[in-house]
Amino acid sequence: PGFERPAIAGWRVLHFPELDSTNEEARRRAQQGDEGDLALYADRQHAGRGRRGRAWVSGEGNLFLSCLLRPAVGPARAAELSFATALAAHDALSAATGLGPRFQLKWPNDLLLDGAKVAGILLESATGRDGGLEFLVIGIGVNLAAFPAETPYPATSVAATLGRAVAPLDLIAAFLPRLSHWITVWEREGFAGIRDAWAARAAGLGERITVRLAHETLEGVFSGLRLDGALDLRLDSGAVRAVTAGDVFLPGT
Ligand code: BT5
Repeated sequence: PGFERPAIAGWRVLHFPELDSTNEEARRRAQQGDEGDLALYADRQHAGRGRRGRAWVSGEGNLFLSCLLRPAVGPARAAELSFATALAAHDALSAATGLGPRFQLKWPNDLLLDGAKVAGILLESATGRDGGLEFLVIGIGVNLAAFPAETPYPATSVAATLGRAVAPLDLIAAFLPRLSHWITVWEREGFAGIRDAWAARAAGLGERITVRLAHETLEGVFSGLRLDGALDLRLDSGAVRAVTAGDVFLPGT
């Protein structure tokens, strides 16, 4: 059932000892009619997921958090909120660890610590019959204590870098007010209001990167971020390609 905790920055907070996936639980709550502004987290997660059916390795002591929202926007704009989420996570991790500039954002949805993946964000949504957004689930996993040994790019944890673990609830308390803040900026100013802040914390901007898409791999310079969140890749031919979904490999990884 989950245990109710004191609300944080207007978010109702639910705690679970164990779940399959916090994103899945948030989806169940949405389907049961929960009105949103709900944040739920679990101590253990045994079926954590990443993008495109990939698994999220959910080590003991890490953060598994999902937020259920019912934003009044179309589905096309929901993805912009993954950038607001990444900004909030970056600010919260900086505040909770004092390691500010060593955290970077990796397009579209990763957080890096000293260049290694320390957190991932997964947005899932459902569209109503009218084509509008019925609900949005923002999931975030942070390697506070443990990280997997085998990943396609380097991974790390906060504990491995800081020498001590941060408690999940402390990070949640730092994160939720910042998430509310960046969502408010986004509601007021649109993606333009968060793009520069995202770019200022970005890894690989202006550098040569490799982008793996479903059916091809591209190389070029990460030249900017479009107003819909797409990554601009300047190819060697001089043409600029807008990438809306893919995996980025930075130099040296
Ligand atoms: C992500 O996917 O990075 C989004 C991960 C979101 C996880 C949270 S936890 C709370 C909530 N509930 C859920 O069920 N999910 C969310 P993606 O970009 O597809 O990255 C997944 C890939 O990263 C995997 O295929 C692995 O290669 C690698 N990976 C898996 N676990 C990892 C970990 N703990 N740390 C670093 N890399 C990992």
